Amino acid sequence: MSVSCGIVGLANIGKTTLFNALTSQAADQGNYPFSTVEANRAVIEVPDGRLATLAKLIPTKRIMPAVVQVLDIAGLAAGASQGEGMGNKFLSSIKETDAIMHVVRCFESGAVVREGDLDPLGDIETVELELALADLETVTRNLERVSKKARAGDKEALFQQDVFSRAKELLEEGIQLRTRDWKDSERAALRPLCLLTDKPVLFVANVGDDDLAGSGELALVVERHAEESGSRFIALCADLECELRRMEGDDRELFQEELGITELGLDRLIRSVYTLLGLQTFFTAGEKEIRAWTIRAGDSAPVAAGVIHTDFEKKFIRAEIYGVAELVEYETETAIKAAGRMRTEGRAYAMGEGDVVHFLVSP
Ligand SMILES: Nc1nc2c(ncn2[C@@H]2O[C@H](COP(=O)(O)OP(=O)(O)OP(=O)(O)O)[C@@H](O)[C@H]2O)c(=O)[nH]1
Ligand SMILES: [Mg+2]
Repeated sequence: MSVSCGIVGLANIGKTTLFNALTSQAADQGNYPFSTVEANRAVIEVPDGRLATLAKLIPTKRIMPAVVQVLDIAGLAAGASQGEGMGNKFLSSIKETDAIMHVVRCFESGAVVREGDLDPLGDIETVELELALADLETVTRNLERVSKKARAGDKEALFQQDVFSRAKELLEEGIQLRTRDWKDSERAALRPLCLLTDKPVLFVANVGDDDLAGSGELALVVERHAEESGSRFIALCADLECELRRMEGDDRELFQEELGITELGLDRLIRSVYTLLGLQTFFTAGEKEIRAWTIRAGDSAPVAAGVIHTDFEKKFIRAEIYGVAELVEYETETAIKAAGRMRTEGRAYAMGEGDVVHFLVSP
């Protein structure tokens, strides 16, 4: 399955810097607001040390990590829905994404333009209000559409009308729809509208290099807000991450050591996105390729097979499964089998994190 994330935030707070750090691209960053006009898109490889471990023991032609698509768009401004700054039309380019990374400025810098003092919570509220207003336009338009049918007595339209009206009332107050409990049927009615405030959010506090641990007061404000709204949180210094990404292996390690950074922010960030979306990984490993695949946590073996090839879900017979640790212990698949550690699983099997799988399918 493909996974995508849109980056949102006010103008000039480090969104493109983060995008560049994630993708090792060189999209234009500027120390002035609204330097991004056209959206930047990139497919990033999900870092996973287990791939290299597998490749050490199973000779293969290529290694294929799982990927996540990332979209970096223009910055929002207070009043964007009324046309302030770049307006809000560009938000439509992230309607189809699975999750939102909401970047919040927590770094001091005289060189980077900003009106007024740093105010993470105020900034978050401004962005969330603009997202709600963008959704309000969508919901209002759709409410008009279903109301005609509802008047004619169409049952489905009546239900949609009820759900959309309630969503509209919440959005008018700037409430993020994801923070409300919706029944499954209501969620299903809202889903085709691709509402921004209904998507899971990862808050990214872009901290200064004086608070790399993200334990300063500014980052804590963001963390608290994330907790209160049932979202996830991560702190990183986008500027520094960008620099680190551009360094060669050895230099990078030295620099990281000096700074006391044990793991790149990118790795932590991607892991947070997986947790946020309830995703997990399984591997296929053979002489042609070793590959990481993404599925939802709890997916059954046939569903996982269907990610490789749609037909495989129906044609699934059984799966032969072992873990990376077992390969490390026994060194070959033949030895794993000989030790009786290769498991055979049927249609009902719920995939485990990090399973290495051979699917047997009917021709
Ligand atoms: N000191 C410091 N500066 C940063 C950091 N992250 C970004 N910047 C600087 O902030 C400025 C704006 O960064 P961008 O990444 O272009 O910001 P943006 O949010 O994409 O801005 P728009 O596209 O204009 O909305 C640049 O000069 C960056 O170098 C950081 O962590 N620390
Ligand atoms: Mg930008």
